[in-house]
Amino acid sequence: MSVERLREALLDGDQNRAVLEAKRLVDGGAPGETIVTEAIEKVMEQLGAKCTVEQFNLLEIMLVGRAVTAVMKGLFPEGAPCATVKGAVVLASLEGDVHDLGKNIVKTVLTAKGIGVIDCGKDCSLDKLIEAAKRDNARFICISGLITSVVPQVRRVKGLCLARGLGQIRVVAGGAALKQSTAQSLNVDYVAENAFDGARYIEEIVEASL
Ligand code: B12
Repeated sequence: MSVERLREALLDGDQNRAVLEAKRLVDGGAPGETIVTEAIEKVMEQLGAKCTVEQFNLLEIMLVGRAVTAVMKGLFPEGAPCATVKGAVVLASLEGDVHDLGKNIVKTVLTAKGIGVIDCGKDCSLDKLIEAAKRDNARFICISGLITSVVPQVRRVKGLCLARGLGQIRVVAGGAALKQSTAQSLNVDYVAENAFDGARYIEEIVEASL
């Protein structure tokens, strides 16, 4: 089954066509994971070349982003499979990082798997993130990082958690700027290849403790 037509529709920023193509794939038996990793992620990689200082077409990027969001809504209709809450996750893009398409996909995938997500949004300070984790008794902190300048902040999260008596919280990192690094170099518990990989890691830990 080819995802090529979906890729083309996404790249054109054609929301309606993208939703139709995604539906065609789902009806043909394609799993949501394939659609995210083979279409959405690949298209955004291609767009990356256009999101540089020299070449920056904001409208085009926003249209593609809108089409991605619409496809995700179609794949995981709001509230659908979220029957049980398997443990709270606090999720954010850190201060200085305004990218949130990937973060929102992570939120959708985790929610669809019955994992409760507290979304601290984008451009989130470490203080706000850790306060939310404490307040909501989170078991995981999930960080989405798209620009490399957030790496020093990521490295501080575990230490700040420990200092506030939250040493049991697992920190999961993901996103294009973080996934090339090792967990050790980022000082986190796990670096996810994609949203589904991160969800599997969280589910395994939650299920082992039930
Ligand atoms: C879309 C985009 C934008 C949009 C963001 C819209 C939005 N609402 O998110 C806009 C136009 C606003 C933007 C702005 C900028 N951008 Co930009 N942008 C991109 C682009 C093209 C795609 C990013 C994206 O959405 N990917 C798609 C998603 C689905 O992928 P993803 O985030 O990796 O997420 C998947 C997985 O990684 C995973 N995941 C993600 N996070 C997490 C977290 C956890 C816990 C888990 C488990 C999994 C997980 O789940 C997702 C699905 O599997 C990238 C190119 C690229 N190759 O990444 C550049 C890119 C990230 N941008 C870049 C830059 C430089 C900028 C700007 C500074 C440009 C400028 N000249 O002003 C600004 C401002 C950035 C800032 N201060 O934050 C650079 C970053 C370079 C770097 N390494 O630091 C990139 C790489 C482009 C490039 N080739 O240079 N950008």
